This record gives sequence, structure tokens and C-alpha cells, in this order.
Amino acid sequence: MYTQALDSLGKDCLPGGSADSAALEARFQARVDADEKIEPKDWMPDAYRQTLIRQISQHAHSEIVGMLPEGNWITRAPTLRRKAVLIAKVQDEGGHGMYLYSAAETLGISREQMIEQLLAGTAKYSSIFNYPTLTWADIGAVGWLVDGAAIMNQIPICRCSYGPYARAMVRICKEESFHQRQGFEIMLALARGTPEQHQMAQDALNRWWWPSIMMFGPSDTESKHTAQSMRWKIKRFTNDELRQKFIDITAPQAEFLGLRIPDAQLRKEEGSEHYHFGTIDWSEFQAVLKGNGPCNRERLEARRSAHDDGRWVREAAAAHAEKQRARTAKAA
Ligand code: BYC
Repeated sequence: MYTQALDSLGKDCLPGGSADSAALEARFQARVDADEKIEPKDWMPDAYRQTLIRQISQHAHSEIVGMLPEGNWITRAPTLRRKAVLIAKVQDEGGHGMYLYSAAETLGISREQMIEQLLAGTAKYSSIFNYPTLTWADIGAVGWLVDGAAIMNQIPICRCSYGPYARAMVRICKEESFHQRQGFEIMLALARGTPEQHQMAQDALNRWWWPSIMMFGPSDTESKHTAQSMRWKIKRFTNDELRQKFIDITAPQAEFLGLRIPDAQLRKEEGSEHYHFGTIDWSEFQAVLKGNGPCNRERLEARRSAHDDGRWVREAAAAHAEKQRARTAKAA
């Protein structure tokens, strides 16, 4: 829908395509440096456009695939209230995916193309959603840790240089912070419950801690996109900076819950607000990215069959839109 409104696609908006690209780039960077928002019809370097398409589409896919591990527990939520809250949360994630696909469409890629890339297995989505939710406590851990990590990463994106992405993130972050609190509340109820419930909460923390830490992406020394994305103000903090902030905030929360973070080296650095933490197993992260995590295949299969099952809805909606268009044209 949005792609139809783009006429210049920002390749070169000066008459005759004669503009000096170095001058355009310098002007673009000056606008970014001055914290001006870049809007869809503004000139932008092609690499900036491609970086945004990559990041926003990955982000949208993460929201959509992220519905699966939690959706798995809707029918088994322990009370009606928990069920209603979980349904609302999963629905919110679907909405986030839609805002993000719309934001990416303003850059000249269609939603159909992005979804094709996801279903073909050529697009990435967050590593975290390739882990299974084995018990109800996992729903608490996902809300507390995964949504907590997502907020840490996403609040700075509200100040990203690309207007449609920054604006989409404002509402997403408000909803994610509600999600984080519902997860923490589940963990609190379990941690203060029977010894078996406390153990369930501990077991969920044991399994979700390291994958949540990995969500922030490779270390700064290995991250290939961070430096340029920081110059363009797509990213406002590096992966390691956000990871450290997340650990600093989450470690005291675990203490409050009476749970133990599964990292023998985790300790507050003397005279500092920061926690020192142990070594991340990057081979696990790489294996998940290569498609060999515990649930990679299952997640893609679930998306593919949902896409096939929804074909009739898309066809019916298109037929209805065509009928409306023909009626309007006849009346005009
Ligand atoms: N999983 O140079 P780097 C959520 C890839 S939360 C998979 O640091 P960049 C939600 C990266 O794409 C999750 N792949 O890249 C929460 C790149 O590969 P390509 C979604 C990862 O882009 C709760 C390569 O590794 N959030 O939505 O500068 C419920 C090198 O990395 C991961 C977002 O997407 C990973 N964890 O930084 C429901 C937030 N990490 O593309 C839903 C927006 C890295 O070159 N995204 N890679 O093949 C970002 O902030 C950044 O894209 C990242 C990575 C921090 C994720």
C-alpha cells in the first residue's frame, strides 16, 4: 500500500539525476547529525535504505514468529485471567509486526516480498524465538526477560533517524513494557508459591537467561553493522552497551524474586553500578542463526502452514477490494 505512494524512492530527487552524490550524502549526514528525522520521500543513501529494510523486516518477522512460543500456552494458561492477558499480549505482537511491515514498506519493499523472504528462510528473525516454551513458567520468563531485553533494545529506536520506524516504536515500547510487567508478575507468583512452583520459575530462568543475553547480537568487536548504523543514528547504542544495561537492571530483579541467575561469574563490580558477567557461548548463537536451534524448523513450518491456511482469506479480501473499486469507478 505505502510503496505505491513513493515516486522518487530517494535515488536522486534532483532534476535529471545530475546531483553530485557526495554532496547529497554530506547533506544527508548533516541532517542526521542535527537529529532531523529522515522521511520516506527524502533522499537517502541506498545503503541506509537497505540497512533499514534489513533491520525493520527482521524486527517485524521477530514479532510475528514471537507469537508462536507464547501462543503455545494460550489453551493451557492456569486461570481465565492469565489466559485473557496472554491472548491480548500475543495479539499485541501481531500488531507490532503489522506496524513494522508498514514502516518497512515506506522504503520501497512490499509486505509480500518480506513475507516471501521469511517463508523461504532467507530472512532472519530473532534467535530467541527458536527456543521452546516447556512450562507455564516459561511464559513468565519470556515476558520478564525477552520483553525486558526487547524494551532495552527498542526504547532507543524511538529516537532512530528514520521517522516511520521511530514513530512505530513509540507505541510498541509502551505495550512491551506492559508485557514485561506481566511476565515479572507471573515469575513473582511462582517464585513465592509452593517449592515446586519456585523450582519451575528457577528452571525457566536457567533456560532463558543466556539466550536472552544473546538477543542483543554479537559482541561489538564482531558486529559488522553497528559502526555504520550508529553513524546513521539507526542504532543509538552498541550491542554490548545494551546487553550491559539489561544485565545491570535484571540482576537485582532476580534477587528480588529470590532466583539465582545461572552465571557463576555474575557479580556487582566494586564501586560501580555494573555487573561483571561470564563468557557467552557464541557457538550456540551462531548455530541458532544457521537454522540449527531447538525450534528453527518447527517455527518456519508453523509460519508456512499458517500462510497456506490463510490463502483463502487473502483471496477473499482481494476479491472484495476489487468489487469495491469497480463499484466506486462505476459510480464516478
Ligand atoms: N537474532 O552487526 P550486527 C521482539 C544478526 S525482540 C538473529 O550486530 P545489527 C519481541 C544480524 O541481523 C527481537 N540474528 O547486526 C520481543 C546480522 O545479520 P545480517 C527483535 C541476529 O543489525 C518479545 C548479524 O547477526 N528486535 O521483537 O546491527 C515478544 C550481525 O549482527 C541477532 C529487533 O529486531 C539475533 N538476536 O544488530 C515478541 C530490534 N543479533 O542481517 C517480539 C531491532 C544479530 O547481516 N534490531 N543478528 O544477515 C536491532 O536492534 C538490530 O538489528 C540487532 C542486530 C541488535 C538485533
